[in-house]
Amino acid sequence: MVPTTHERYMRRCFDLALLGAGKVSPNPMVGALLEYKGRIIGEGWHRQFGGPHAEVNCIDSVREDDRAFIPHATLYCSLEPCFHYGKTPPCVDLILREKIGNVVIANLDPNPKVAGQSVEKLRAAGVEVIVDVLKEQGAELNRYFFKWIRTGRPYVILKWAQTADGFIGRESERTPISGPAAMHLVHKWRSEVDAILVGTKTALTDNPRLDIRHYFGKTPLRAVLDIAGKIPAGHFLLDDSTPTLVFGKTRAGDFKHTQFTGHKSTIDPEEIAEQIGAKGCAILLVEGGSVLHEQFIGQNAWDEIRILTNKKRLGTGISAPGLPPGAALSESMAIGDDLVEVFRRVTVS
Ligand code: AOF
Ligand code: ZN
Repeated sequence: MVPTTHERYMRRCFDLALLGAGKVSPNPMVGALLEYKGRIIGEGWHRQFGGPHAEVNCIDSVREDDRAFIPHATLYCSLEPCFHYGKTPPCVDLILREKIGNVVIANLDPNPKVAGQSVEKLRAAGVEVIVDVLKEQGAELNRYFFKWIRTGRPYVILKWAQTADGFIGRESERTPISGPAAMHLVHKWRSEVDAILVGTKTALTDNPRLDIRHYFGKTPLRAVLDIAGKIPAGHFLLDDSTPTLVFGKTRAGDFKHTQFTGHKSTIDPEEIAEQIGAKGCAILLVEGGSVLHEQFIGQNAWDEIRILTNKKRLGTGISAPGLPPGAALSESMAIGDDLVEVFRRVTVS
């Protein structure tokens, strides 16, 4: 179907919003543009968590010669402008101050501090507002934020690397599986999430750092299960080098960035997700091992699964988890000797 004019400009807003990927979470990715007589006179996006919102950057981008057109232009926003004082002042007031007469929005902001109030305020002031333009695509773009703000739980991505014959490693031994290019991709994924979780056995056998040394950007919160306090003090996850959340008893020592939840008995995926969500994390990457993955799968506490399958074979070892029903392939690409597959949860409504 041929997109309408509103849809074409909204797609551009989505492209702009995506420029903030990996930099704004747990905030949503938002893009905005000002169109006057078929010409885009301003564009902006939310570039950095805590920084100016898309609408502010969009209005700031308008050239001096075009400023007089702002009140006659149409403002396209991928998300309803904010209503509240957060880290920045309300965008809705900026729109009213600039006397913009027409606003087109993809999604209402599910944040209870906004939730339709800005649309109401704009309409009450006489602004023409159209909502729900490409709303499915907008909700897809911000699926992380939407899940977190609605449920308090992060969007959960399970990731594992396996051999062609379906093993994730040898018993009790760190087993490199993915090739170097795929490792870069994994570190890019890490830079795009807010938290990474591993189970005790993975922490013990792999001694992971859970950092992004093969990429750049922000280091996510590290989270690890250690109910029985088995992880040796010298392991990277207990080096206090970066914010770390340990699901387990408090350890003696001078920790500044490491927090212990105090758990003395088992903890299930829902509770883990809740605690990580409460730390302001909207996207959680679960890197294994297979017991932890199977728990998340068993409780249906996952949203996406990313599998890297290398050409090598092990013959024996720890079996990869099975793909749960409802996992639909959404992306697939070959990187060196690895096949990367992304599965999404299909929600049957
Ligand atoms: C907008 N435009 O570009 C974004 C919005 O703490 P703050 O001030 O950054 O506010 C964060 C909240 O504002 C966030 O939870 C979401 O409801 C909304 N995000 N709103 O008008 C934007 N990023
Ligand atoms: Zn705003």
